[in-house]
Amino acid sequence: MAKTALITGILGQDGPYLSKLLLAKGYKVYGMIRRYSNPNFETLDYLEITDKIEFIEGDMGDESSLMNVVRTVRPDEVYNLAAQSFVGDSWQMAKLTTEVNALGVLYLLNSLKIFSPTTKFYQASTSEMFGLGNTHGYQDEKTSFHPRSPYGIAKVYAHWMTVNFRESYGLFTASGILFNHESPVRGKQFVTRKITDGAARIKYGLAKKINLGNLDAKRDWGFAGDYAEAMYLMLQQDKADDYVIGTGQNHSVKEFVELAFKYAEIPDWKKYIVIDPRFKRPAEVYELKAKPEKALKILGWRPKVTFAELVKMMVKADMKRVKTLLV
Ligand code: NAP
Ligand code: G4F
Repeated sequence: MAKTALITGILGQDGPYLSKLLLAKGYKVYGMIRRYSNPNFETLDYLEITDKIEFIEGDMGDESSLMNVVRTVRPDEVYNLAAQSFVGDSWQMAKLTTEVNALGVLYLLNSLKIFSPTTKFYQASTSEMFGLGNTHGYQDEKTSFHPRSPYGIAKVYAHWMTVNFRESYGLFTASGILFNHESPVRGKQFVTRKITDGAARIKYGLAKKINLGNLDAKRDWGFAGDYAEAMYLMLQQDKADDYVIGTGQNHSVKEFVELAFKYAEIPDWKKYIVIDPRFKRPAEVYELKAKPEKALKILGWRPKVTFAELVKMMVKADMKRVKTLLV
């Protein structure tokens, strides 16, 4: 019989890539969405899989809705990708971010414990949990957490709750500590897509500049499609565990801008970038760089898309999309 997977946050960036992978492996995929009355299928449509998903309504802020979803589906695997995932908003929306990203995970774990204790659970943890924490300039599973945003703090709670349900009740709960991963369906509030969309608009005369914050911040950027594979692999192990997933290399926001403008064939990128204090954060995470040795060794996972290929892929997709707006 086909395996079943429930994905929360299926309408975001990662949900579609993970769904595509699971569908190709023969899974039946259930996608939890907040409002069936007005869903935005743009990211699933981009990967041409919308009609292959069975949707079910639920909200991470509402425990009874999660109980209902779990009791109805009783999937083999749950991938919890739902979150208020934009770090920049999390200071203004600290309570909502905590309710969804921290308490929501507790509700979901409780629902599994009561209605489907043999389900394997994946929690979308993040390198933001490390914040200022590092081990000789990189982060791995042993690095201490020093989160710098309400988002990071809520994710630390969810991470430890995931570990605790494993240790307390023997549930199969894995926490994937993923570094930044991007794609052509990345939300436009995140810096990479803001840059590639902005560069494409400048190229076709639809915009004159891009307002950005801290150009010196460094991130370990990979491709979302590669990271979906790591999520899947974590739930195929005999034993639940936690894994750092990243490329092991980092680049600054400035480097991303330079490369994006190069691929968009716009000379002199400096003419188009405005430093805008509104996009600087009250507390910045200056530098993240993964050491994903454990994942490489135990999961056999490898990132396939390089930084340059990622920037090129995103610029190309945005150029194609923006061009259609001209007619
Ligand atoms: P995303 O594009 O922001 O998608 C998040 C999804 O969560 C959205 O579809 C959103 O639904 C849903 N959601 C938000 N609040 C909800 C609620 N109260 N109830 C149910 N669903 C809710 O995020 P992503 O980039 O795909 O990332 C997936 C997960 O990985 C997130 O948990 C994120 O924090 C984590 N993560 C991401 C990265 C990265 O670099 N992308 C790195 C590490 C960890 P709507 O469509 O209805 O708004
Ligand atoms: O693209 P960002 O908003 O991503 P951030 O904050 O690193 O968070 C993303 O990755 C996390 C994993 O590490 C995820 F957990 C999280 O859900 C999300 O997917 O910002 C990246 C960097 C920051 O240092 C920010 O200060 O870019 C800097 N930046 C500079 N100018 C900007 C801007 N970020 C945004 N969003 N917009 C700007 O104009």
